Amino acid sequence: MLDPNSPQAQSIANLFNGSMLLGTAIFMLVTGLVLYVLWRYRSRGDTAEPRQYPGNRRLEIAWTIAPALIVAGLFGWQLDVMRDTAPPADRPPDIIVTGYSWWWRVEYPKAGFVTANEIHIPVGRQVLFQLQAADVIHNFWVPDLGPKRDMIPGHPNNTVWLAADRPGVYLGACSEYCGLQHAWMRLRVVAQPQAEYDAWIQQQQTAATPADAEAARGAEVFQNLTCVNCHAITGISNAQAGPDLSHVGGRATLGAGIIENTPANLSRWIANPHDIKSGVQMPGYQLSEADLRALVAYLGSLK
Ligand code: HEC
Ligand SMILES: [Cu+2]
Repeated sequence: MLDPNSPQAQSIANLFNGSMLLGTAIFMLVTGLVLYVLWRYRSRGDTAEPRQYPGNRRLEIAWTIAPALIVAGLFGWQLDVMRDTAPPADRPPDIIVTGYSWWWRVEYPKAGFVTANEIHIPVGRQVLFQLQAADVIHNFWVPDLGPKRDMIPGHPNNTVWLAADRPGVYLGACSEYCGLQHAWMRLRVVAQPQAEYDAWIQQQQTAATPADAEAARGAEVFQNLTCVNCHAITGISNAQAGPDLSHVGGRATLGAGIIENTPANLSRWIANPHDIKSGVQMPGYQLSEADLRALVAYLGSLK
């Protein structure tokens, strides 16, 4: 069920599996004893009251101490796991993630850029995240890589670290109910070998430019519409109410994981995002076919 891919995820999985096994063993023992007693002392047709046992001090002491020892053991184990997963306190964060309804703002403070919904990390390194929320409580969870942590408005100091032992794409999700589209507040963590990761960082730091004439016209369409009131694109606008689109063409999905990032889906999204993600905090746009095509070409070219 769990597929841990970092030392701390492994530590959490061990605790989970261990307590599960222990719980199952105790359940079987108790159920087995109940069934045995039912059978052993079943009525044999005589109506006389069975013999009554008023108490047994030795048994009672045993079944008080045994569970206390088990609970104390689990407590110690839990403390160990908490130590394994504790974030380093003396380090500035590598990545700041802010939960919005219903998407993730992702900032790389050292490299100096912002992206959304897709986080890249280098393989085998402990990456420190600072977690916060813009509107309501969200919860950041990438099960294969680390523990879950609340993102609380007004408390920008929650931290967590993730690490991935192997390259790959790890899925995460908001794990604190936050409204209508909570289930579609997904997150992708792309773990890459260092060289690939460095290339990605460099790409994000460089402003993407329209690929051709059609895309260049799309940039004008974008600037003339209200998109610029909500979306940032390096060199064009700075708004923060929606996901940063500076490199949206390089992301795998749109709408925090709800659809694949293809030109057809991008057109559908701009025309009527509510059709795809009901209640989403972006209006639909009735554009001419030519304008829509240019806009989609532009956004798609922002790699
Ligand atoms: C009122 C603010 C607002 C306006 C105006 C707006 N958007 Fe959005 N947009 C959002 C929000 C919020 C989201 C995130 C929705 C979600 O995933 O829940 C979004 C998501 C998107 C996405 C998906 C990004 C991703 O990485 O998932 C694209 C593309 C997009 N908008 C393009 C546009 C374009 C093009 C325009 C103008 C024609 C526009 N938006 C106008 C708020 C806005
Ligand atoms: Cu949420």
